[in-house]
Amino acid sequence: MQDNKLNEEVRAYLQRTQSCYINGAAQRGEGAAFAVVNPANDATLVTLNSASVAQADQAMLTAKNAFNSWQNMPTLQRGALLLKLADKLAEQRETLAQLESVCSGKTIQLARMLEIDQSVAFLRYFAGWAGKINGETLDVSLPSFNGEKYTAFTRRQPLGVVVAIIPWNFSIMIAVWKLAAALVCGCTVVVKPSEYTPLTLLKLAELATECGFPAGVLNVVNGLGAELGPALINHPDCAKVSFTGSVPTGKAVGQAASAQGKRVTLELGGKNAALFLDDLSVDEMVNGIMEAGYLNQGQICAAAECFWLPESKIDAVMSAISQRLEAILPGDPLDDETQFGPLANKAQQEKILRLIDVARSEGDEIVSGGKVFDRIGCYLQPTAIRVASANSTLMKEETFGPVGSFIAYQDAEAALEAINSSPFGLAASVWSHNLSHALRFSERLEAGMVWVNMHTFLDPAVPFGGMKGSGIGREFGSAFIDDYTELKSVMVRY
Ligand code: TXE
Repeated sequence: MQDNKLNEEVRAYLQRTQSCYINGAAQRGEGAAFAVVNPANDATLVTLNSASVAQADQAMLTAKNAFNSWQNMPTLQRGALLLKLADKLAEQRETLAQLESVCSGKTIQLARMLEIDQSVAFLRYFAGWAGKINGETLDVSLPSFNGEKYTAFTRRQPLGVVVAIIPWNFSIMIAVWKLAAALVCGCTVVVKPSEYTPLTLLKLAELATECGFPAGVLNVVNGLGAELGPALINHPDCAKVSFTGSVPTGKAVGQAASAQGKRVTLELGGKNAALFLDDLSVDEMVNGIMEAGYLNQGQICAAAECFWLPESKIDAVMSAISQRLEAILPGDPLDDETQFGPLANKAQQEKILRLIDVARSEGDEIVSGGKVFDRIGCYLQPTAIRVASANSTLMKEETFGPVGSFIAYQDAEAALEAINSSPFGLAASVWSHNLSHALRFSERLEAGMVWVNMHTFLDPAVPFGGMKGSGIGREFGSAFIDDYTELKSVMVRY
């Protein structure tokens, strides 16, 4: 029934049999079959074949072959191609957003605004770095015995072939973060999207060819991560791995890459906290919690899952948040007015339900939600849980869903210490009208990204990445230059 809401191009795209894009052409996978399921109605959208290991090798070889001419292309020309791709994505906004929405359950509004519009913004931002990735001239102090002089300079050279491994929660946007940065530096790319959301990246690669990207510069292989991931990472031509996803998979990826001396960036999850100082009103706290925890059904790696509230206000906040959550109605993600869609897949739904059961068994109070919605698809009620203590599992384990854990504090300093005792540190926020207080807390919160009076917003100019167990490296801003280039020093006697 959803078919009527899809445009013709998307319907045609769902008839496809190719799952890979290698050397400028779509290919059928030669590995095992896998189904792409619409989480809004459990219907199979398309069955594809995974890329075989031989196809993964072919993609790597192709990227390697394309590297030389791509790195030698005048830099501004590379930037111009990224700008063209940005325009193309903007032109194809509706098609890409629909395709993403049916695969991931993301509401069409979010798919348009975050997946596509943000991808366009990131592409334009990185295109703007073309011609600005510089080295330095250095002052050399070597002694001169016969009048000889010395100078030295550094240059930034692209690493080579980058393997980008992408999760299902923002399959276009996260891929664009990585590929735009890598491409502008002169690297070529092999992208491995999540098996849950394989289609939009294929479409993007096709659009890149239409824009004039040379064959082999951007390749996509789809299929099961456990097989394709190691094949790509262990490939001798893989110079760097950029991974976003879960902590256990990220650890395995990090170990495999480092064991071979390959560069690796890991953007993993964690258990992000939001700390509300007691000068805020109940309404302000509730608005902040809704922004921080429930967008995209909570499936955002930077979203907050632990909410620290002053003891004097927690009862009122819990009662108001319950009302807000209970008023949320689930809907078909393709409908413009839908604010709350399904979770992205069955495994995700089962995992969160299991964690909610754990919360019940540990004596946490399910204040709101906690069950599936009575409708077909991977829907789950937005949930608020008042935990029994900071030791509850729900204060430690990422649900990656619309499940907030709420806890009262008496002393904000003690709350800060408890937040910092987490082994993770991707993101955190502190909320207060007293900027002096809030900024002091921001200095001490152990997270790679700290927001003050906001949460979840990302900007291409602001580096993003985790501390502690939440990852290695930073994306965005100028930080990406370290990610995708080698710093070479050249020393000269004259
Ligand atoms: O993630 P994985 P999954 C969390 C979330 C979710 C759980 C599992 O809690 O419930 O992870 O999701 C590829 N070598 N997050 O299974 O396994 C895989 O094919 C190399 C949080 O989707 O991390 C996919 O392309 N790659 C998170 C990518 O890794 C491998 C976002 C991510 O998959 C591989 C997503 C291997 N051995 C899920 N195995 C966040 N915080 O951003 C799998 N992959």
